[in-house]
Amino acid sequence: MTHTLPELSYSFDALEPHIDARTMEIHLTKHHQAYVDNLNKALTDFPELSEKPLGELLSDLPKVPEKIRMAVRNHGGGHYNHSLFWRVMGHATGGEPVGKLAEALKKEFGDLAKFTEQFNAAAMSRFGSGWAWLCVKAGKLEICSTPNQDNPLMEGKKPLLGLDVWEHAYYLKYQNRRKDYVEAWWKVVNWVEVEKNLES
Ligand code: MN3
Repeated sequence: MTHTLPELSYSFDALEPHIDARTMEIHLTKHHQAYVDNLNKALTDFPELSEKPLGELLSDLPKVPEKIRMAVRNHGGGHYNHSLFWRVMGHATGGEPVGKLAEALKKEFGDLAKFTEQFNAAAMSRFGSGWAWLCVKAGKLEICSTPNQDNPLMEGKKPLLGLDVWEHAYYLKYQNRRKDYVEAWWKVVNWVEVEKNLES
């Protein structure tokens, strides 16, 4: 079994005007594809690891042979993170969290505005390239951020929602304006999928 690029459930232009079609296309077919290719290359000599769910490998990196540990961390992380990223977005979703997720967010952060404010702060203060996350650890929601293609699984947390703040995710439309990208992104968050991540 080798890892493959996931199929989007929407078209490249579905997130316009918040995320432009060209950025989506390059992001998926070039950047994400490169993570998949490099992950498969790293796993070539380790078929038993290719069989395992990627999340399992990332949750226990010390168990991955040292020779390919960094490749699995970077490219496996890249594959996992982007696969989640595509899933938690969608055309004209936006809106507000629903169901148990809405309750949990309210309990932890007070209201949606306070939650997005803290999440945006995590996204803005991530120096260089990385991700902002909503995760759950021991039943409790928290916001965190990771550098490069690291993932909350590596810290024993389960990611529910992730925002890619690498420049390649927004440079074509927003250039250096990460803040505008972060604020626009909320309009395409698919809360139904985020709640599914909480339930699973
Ligand atoms: Mn990316």
